[in-house]
Amino acid sequence: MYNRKEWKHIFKLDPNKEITNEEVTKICQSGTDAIIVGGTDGVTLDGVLQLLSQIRRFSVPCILEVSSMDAITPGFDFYYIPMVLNSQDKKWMMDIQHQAIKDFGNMLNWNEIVAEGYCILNPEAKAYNLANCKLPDAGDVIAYAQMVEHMLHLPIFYLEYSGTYGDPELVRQVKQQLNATQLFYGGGIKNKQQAKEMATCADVIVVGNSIYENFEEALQTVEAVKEG
Ligand code: 1GP
Repeated sequence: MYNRKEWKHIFKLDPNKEITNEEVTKICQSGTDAIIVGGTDGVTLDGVLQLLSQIRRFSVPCILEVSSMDAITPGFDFYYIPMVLNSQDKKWMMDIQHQAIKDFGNMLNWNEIVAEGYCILNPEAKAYNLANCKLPDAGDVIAYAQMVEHMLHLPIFYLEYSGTYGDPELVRQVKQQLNATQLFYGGGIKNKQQAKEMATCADVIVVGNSIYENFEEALQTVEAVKEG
């Protein structure tokens, strides 16, 4: 139905943050390729359903990035499952996903389930601390990318700098390792120029926080990516 391989720009909406109906409408009509609903804390079923009902009035693909088993609902096009590669606890890489599949595997439509190999690179990010991550150096990141592409065969490698703008050179180097695996970059993109720069390094850029900080500038990141 959707060709995820062609996507270049995604907005990520946090169910734990305030957004007006009018803003959601503008996001959905912005030309972005998809919308991810996801966050690290305070993700409730009510919050997820509220966003889903607002987004579903439009034809843009809608993804739930699963962070809490209590906030999963049918109705999304895809369910993205983070596996945190640089967590020091196996729980965040494998065990909570395993438990979820044990509980719900027989109800899942596997075509909607997409695993993301997450590498979290901002030590200040909530997710970094929650998942007890270890900061990888450039060599570690490259090796994670190679594992994801050649050993784990995951569809997505997600370089997550959430809250801060990352290192374009490292993103570029990671991209060189990936072919079948799609490279997502997320973190600190606030304006057209940053969107353009990271879009030349990664396959897909994800814009989150700036929606809640400077809405008009965040909207313009779509145009920046589409301009090429
Ligand atoms: C967060 O990667 C996304 O999961 C986007 O990051 O919120 O910093 O834009 P920002």
